[in-house]
Amino acid sequence: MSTRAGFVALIGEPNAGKSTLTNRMVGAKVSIVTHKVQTTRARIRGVALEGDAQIVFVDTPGLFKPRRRLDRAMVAAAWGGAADADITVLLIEAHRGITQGVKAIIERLNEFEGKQRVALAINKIDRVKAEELLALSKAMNEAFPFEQTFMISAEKGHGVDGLKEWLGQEMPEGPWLYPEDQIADLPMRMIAAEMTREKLTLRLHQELPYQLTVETESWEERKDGSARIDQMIYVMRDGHKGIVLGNKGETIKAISKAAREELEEFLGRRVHLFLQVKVREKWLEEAERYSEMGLDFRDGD
Ligand SMILES: Nc1nc2c(ncn2[C@@H]2O[C@H](COP(=O)(O)OP(=O)(O)OP(=O)(O)O)[C@@H](O)[C@H]2O)c(=O)[nH]1
Ligand SMILES: [Mg+2]
Repeated sequence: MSTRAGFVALIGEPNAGKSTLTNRMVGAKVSIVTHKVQTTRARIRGVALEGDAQIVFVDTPGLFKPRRRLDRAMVAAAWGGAADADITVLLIEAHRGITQGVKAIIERLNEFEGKQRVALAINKIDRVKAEELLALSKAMNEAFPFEQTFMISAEKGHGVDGLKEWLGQEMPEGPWLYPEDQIADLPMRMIAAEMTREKLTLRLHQELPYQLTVETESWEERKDGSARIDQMIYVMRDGHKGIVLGNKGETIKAISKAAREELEEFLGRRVHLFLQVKVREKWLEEAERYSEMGLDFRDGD
């Protein structure tokens, strides 16, 4: 039997639903999702099967106008994902239409000059009326020669099977790239850190999440089958530390519980999770923090 395998990069503005779609395609949560922008910071690979095809979805950080070093490294990682992929899927939000950000992405896509296969996925169709969708699809296809256009709701699942089927069909012939049962290729300690960052982002003040990062410092397998995981949360100011800890440590306790429960479900066993918070004013300028996130520090130059 001939098999197929390849990479599909999902790109788009922050919050377009790239991680939601990745998780739906994989059938498990491999990439964190929040209602806030700039959730995903590095390229996250999730592996899906479609008939005889293995599709490796590359979830990328949102594309926006970068200002800070971390922004620049994130945006570089996203475009790098598109350049390496067999097919790139641009996700846009149905209810927001052709924003300035989408226009800027199309401009950059034009620089690929037909060397890259690009499809369009209009996401969040659950938020608009059918007439609006058709007009948007038409306008987008006038702006760029997309190979195909899909209308989907990554969250509700509408249209997602059609997209997956097409992608499976279009993957190049070749052996599978990952073992059949592998769904992600991020190291477990990074997935664990991401889960904690998701819970922090969901719970904390608007501005804070960008200014923190989570690292798994140690992972100890215990004889009883459980794991002890120690993580460090780096924040930039004393005040932030107070916010993360909360009154009498309430906030961090709740975050730790939520992250632990999700980790236990993911791993299928008991977890003892220990979180610490450290103030590190300059973590956004430290090369080691970037490599821990899976980003290239120099891309931020
Ligand atoms: N209504 C609706 N909401 C959606 C849909 N898909 C995703 N969302 C929501 O949109 C928000 C952003 O989703 P993410 O998957 O984190 O978006 P992203 O593109 O990965 O965002 P970044 O990582 O910040 O670039 C979340 O609140 C999702 O629940 C959809 O089809 N319909
Ligand atoms: Mg994301």
